[in-house]
Amino acid sequence: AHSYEKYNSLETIQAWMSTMASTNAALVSKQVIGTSFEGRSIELLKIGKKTSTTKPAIFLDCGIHAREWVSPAFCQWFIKEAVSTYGADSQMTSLLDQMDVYVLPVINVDGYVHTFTTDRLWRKTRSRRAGTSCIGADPNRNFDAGWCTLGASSNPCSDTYCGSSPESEVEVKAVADFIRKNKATIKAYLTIHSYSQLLLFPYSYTYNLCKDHSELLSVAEGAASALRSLYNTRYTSGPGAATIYPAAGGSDDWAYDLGVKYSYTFELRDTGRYGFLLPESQIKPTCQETMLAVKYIAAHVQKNL
Ligand code: 0X9
Ligand code: ZN
Repeated sequence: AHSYEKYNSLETIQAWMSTMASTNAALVSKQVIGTSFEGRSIELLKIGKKTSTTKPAIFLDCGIHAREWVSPAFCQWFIKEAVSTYGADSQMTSLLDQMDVYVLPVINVDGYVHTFTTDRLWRKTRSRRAGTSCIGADPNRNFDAGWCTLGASSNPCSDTYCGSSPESEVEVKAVADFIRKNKATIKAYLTIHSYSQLLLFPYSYTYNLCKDHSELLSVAEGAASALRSLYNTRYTSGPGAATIYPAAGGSDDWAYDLGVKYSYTFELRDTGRYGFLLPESQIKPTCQETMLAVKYIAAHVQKNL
C-alpha cells in the first residue's frame, strides 16, 4: 500500500498518481510525457487551479538517479501537501491560483525499478547499445549543456557515462521535449537529488558564474535558512562546479541556458552517515524541511512574475 513515509515501488507510485488525479480533478491532472527504454510510462501530475488562460508554471522533478530514494518520496510529499493545504494555507492557495506546478516523481523509471529488484545502488538508466555489455547512461550527464566536456565519462561502463549523444536516453529526451514545449510558461526548474545537503544552481559545466548569480545565490540562501529553521539541518548553497564538482550535461544547466532563470538542484539529506540508504524514519522530517525551501523559492518566483 502507498505511504508517504515509506519508499514506494514504481507500481505503487503510478497507481497512487492515477488516484490523486481522479480524486482531485479540480486541481490535479495526469500526463504521460514519454516511454522509458524498457517500455514504462513516464508520468507527471499538473497541479493548479484550472483556468481558461495558460498560467506560468514551476517544473519539479525527482528520481533522475535511481538509488536516490528520498527524492521520489519528496515529490510525492509535495503533491500531498499541495492538494491537502490548498484552500487552507494562504501561500499554497495563492501559488496554485496563480501558477501550475508540474511534478514528475520518477524520471528514471527503469533504474528505479532495478534498485528495488536487483541492485539497490544502481544510478543510471537501463539502456543497452551495440558494442558494449555495460548498461545505462547517467541521465544527469546526458542533457545538452556542455555535454561530456567535464566531469563526465565517455566510457559506457562508468557510473557517469554521458551517453552516446546528448538526449540519447529516451527518458532525458522526454523531459527535455516537455520543457521545450512549455518553455514560454516554465519560470522555475527544480530537480531533487540526494545526498549532501546542498542547494546548487548553474553552472556545473563551467566555473564561470551565470548571469543571474547574485539573485540565485540570495534566493538559495533564503531557502536554506527557511529549511534550517525547522530541524536545524544545514545546507550549503552555491554554483554546482565550485560547490560540489564540475560536471557537464546536467538538467539544471540545460534548463537555465534554455531560459528558465530559477534553476536549482537540491541534494537532500544526509551528509553521508546513511547516504543513499536514508532510513524511512527520516522521510517525513526531510520532506517537511524541504517543503519550506521549495515554498520559499516559489514565493520568490511568484513575486517576480
Ligand atoms: O552528480 C550529479 O549529477 C549530482 N550529484 S549526485 O550525487 N545526486 O549524483 C549533482 C548535480 C549538479 N548539477 C550538475 N552537475 N549540472
Ligand atoms: Zn543524483
